[in-house]
Amino acid sequence: MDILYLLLIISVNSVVGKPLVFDTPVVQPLETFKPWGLNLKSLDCFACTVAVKEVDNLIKENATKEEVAKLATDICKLLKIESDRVCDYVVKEFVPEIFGVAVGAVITPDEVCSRLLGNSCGNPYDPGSVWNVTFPDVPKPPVIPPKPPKDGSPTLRILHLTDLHYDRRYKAGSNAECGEPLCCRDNDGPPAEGVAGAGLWGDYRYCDTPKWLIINLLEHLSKNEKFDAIYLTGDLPAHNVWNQTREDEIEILNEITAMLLKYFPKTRIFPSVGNHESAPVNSFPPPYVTGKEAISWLYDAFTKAWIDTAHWLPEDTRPTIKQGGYYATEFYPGLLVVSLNMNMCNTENWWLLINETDPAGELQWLISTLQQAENKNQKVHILGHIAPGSGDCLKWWSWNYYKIVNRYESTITGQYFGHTHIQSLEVMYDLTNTSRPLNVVHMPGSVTTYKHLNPGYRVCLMDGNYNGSSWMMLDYNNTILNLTDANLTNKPVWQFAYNPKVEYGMKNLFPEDWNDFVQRMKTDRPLFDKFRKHLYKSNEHGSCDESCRAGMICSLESGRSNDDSFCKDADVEFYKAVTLC
Ligand SMILES: *[C@@H]1O[C@H](CO)[C@@H](O)[C@H](O)[C@H]1NC(C)=O
Ligand SMILES: *[C@@H]1O[C@H](CO)[C@@H](O)[C@H](O)[C@H]1NC(C)=O
Ligand SMILES: *[C@@H]1O[C@H](CO)[C@@H](O)[C@H](O)[C@H]1NC(C)=O
Ligand SMILES: *[C@@H]1O[C@H](CO)[C@@H](O)[C@H](O)[C@H]1NC(C)=O
Ligand SMILES: *[C@@H]1O[C@H](CO)[C@@H](O)[C@H](O)[C@H]1NC(C)=O
Ligand SMILES: *[C@@H]1O[C@H](CO)[C@@H](O)[C@H](O)[C@H]1NC(C)=O
Ligand SMILES: *[C@@H]1O[C@H](CO)[C@@H](O)[C@H](O)[C@H]1NC(C)=O
Ligand SMILES: *[C@@H]1O[C@H](CO)[C@@H](O)[C@H](O)[C@H]1NC(C)=O
Ligand SMILES: CC(=O)N[C@H]1CO[C@H](CO)[C@@H](O)[C@@H]1O
Ligand SMILES: [Zn+2]
Ligand SMILES: [Zn+2]
Repeated sequence: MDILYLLLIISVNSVVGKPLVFDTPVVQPLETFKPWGLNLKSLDCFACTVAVKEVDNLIKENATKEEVAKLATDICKLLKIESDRVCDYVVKEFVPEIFGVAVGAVITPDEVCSRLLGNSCGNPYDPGSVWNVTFPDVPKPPVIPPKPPKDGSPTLRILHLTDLHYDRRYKAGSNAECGEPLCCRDNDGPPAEGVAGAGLWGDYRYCDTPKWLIINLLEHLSKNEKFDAIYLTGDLPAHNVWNQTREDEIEILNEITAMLLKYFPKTRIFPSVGNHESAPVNSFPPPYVTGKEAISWLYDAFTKAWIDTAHWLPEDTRPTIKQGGYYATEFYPGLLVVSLNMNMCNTENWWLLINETDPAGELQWLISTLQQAENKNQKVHILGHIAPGSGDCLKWWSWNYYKIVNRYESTITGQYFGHTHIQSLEVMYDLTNTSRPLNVVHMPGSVTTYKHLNPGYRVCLMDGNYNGSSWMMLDYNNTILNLTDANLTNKPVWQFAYNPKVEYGMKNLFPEDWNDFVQRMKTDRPLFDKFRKHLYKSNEHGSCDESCRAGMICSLESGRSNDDSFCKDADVEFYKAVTLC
């Protein structure tokens, strides 16, 4: 067993082979994680440690990239991890990154394995990787609970779009069960006899979004709706992660930017960086990686598209985008939009093995940005891709982020994320009184069907823009496309899915209301079932027993990764009655 092999399958598998986050509790994501049927849990720590040492030696002995690549390709084919053609490509795609990391990483094989297999494997994490942000010496202002605005106050409509995963090579009628990470493509051949081919408007199987569906969506939105802004929270490219070049990623960025400009020429769009924006996927070297592997090729493309071409962002966002793919910019005088690059906490961004202390200085920058906003009495919306409480976000980054939200709870009035593709949320609590909710992370569900989902989007109603507006989210509607119906009738209809106040009986959409909703789902199974239906955007999704339900509810209460204390300690009775999977 070889660490390269592990890194490879995990990298490729980053999104594709993983069970949807909500089917398993966030508690121990890696333990339940099955790359194509291989269960990491069955990997012995000892084997892992030996393997990592071997690769380490191989590299110290000056093995060439080609030698390492050959080994990895052979293993990939031998173990039938993927089809032969995907093995050939995937290794080419990932080897430079893994090589670079292996050379630069200072963490020990033990630590690599505990990182891959969880703390139960060998030595817990490198104590050096526990790091703390520092806060300015300014006391936290008193917390004033939010209240609804006066009737008739002005409101804003904001479209939240995420995870488009546009596949330029989607082909209707092609093989949708190709056994590779992405199917329904023009080189997948015809479907097997008796098996339905890829649907015209998309497909529930391992397939991404055809161009004509994106155009249909943008036409529908621009004709029927008016928005004050669009929050676009990442993952534009498709899941063909074994065969993507830097040029491919830049072309997708530019093509989608052009489509958005065509349909929304006057609308302000605030983008953030997903884990799929780079090639290879998840590879976001921090500024300490220089030379050929540096990420400037991508960050330059962002500034070109977002600042120079589309004028969505002003010139002064350029330095931080170039530094780390993040920025802050004023939307209205009272509202700042902060867009984070969550790849700085992405567990599958292997570059962070070299040094995961506040990569690109992002969190320390966030603190100073929030402090300045607090001083000016501005409010802040935070946008990002991977939610901070997700098992995909590194523990100490996530824990530091949670502290930041605690300190600046009155300044941060909304958090908008993506990545899960399902619709979900994370309630964040007061660290000194863990039963007091103080903020919420919202994930509206993806545009892509990948996988077993209907396409969808969310329109949020916000308090603003007027003097003294809270900038809180007051309401939202979710819309879906019934894909079965679209394919049957050959006519896509974007249909109203639900409104949370009506569907979940919520009075407001403040943190306290979301916490109340989560608590009610513990005793109200029909309410939970409604939530779960919308989570999958109304597509069928099998059954969910009591421990599945507990796991899902636990993840709603866990806004901090690798930590189930907010659910378990807060409600011993409920979680005692069921086993968390
Ligand atoms: C590897 O290369 C370095 C620098 O070129 C050299 O000093 C070292 O002796 C080489 N090691 C082996 C095992 O060949
Ligand atoms: C890789 O991408 C190139 C360019 O799009 C294409 O010609 C080739 O068929 C792809 N190969 C595989 C194995 O997907
Ligand atoms: C970080 O903070 C925690 C608690 O405040 C403390 O126990 C720990 O020693 C700190 N770690 C570092 C590396 O400063
Ligand atoms: C890791 O990065 C941090 C922040 O940039 C820096 O202070 C620290 O010295 C680095 N650690 C190592 C081992 O290079
Ligand atoms: C903790 O928060 C809850 C919910 O807001 C509140 O009812 C309770 O009084 C708080 N406890 C303390 C000790 O402040
Ligand atoms: C906003 O309201 C504050 C006090 O409520 C007042 O001091 C300020 O002048 C107002 N600003 C504007 C632009 O109306
Ligand atoms: C949600 O839909 C209802 C019914 O069509 C409409 O009245 C309401 O304005 C919509 N709300 C938002 C935030 O779009
Ligand atoms: C989607 O459309 C199909 C076919 O028209 C229908 O059977 C199904 O009930 C619809 N699902 C939803 C959630 O509307
Ligand atoms: C995902 C999906 O619903 N695919 C269907 C789309 O419609 C065509 C034609 O009716 C079917 O063959 C697909 O199975
Ligand atoms: Zn995605
Ligand atoms: Zn993602």
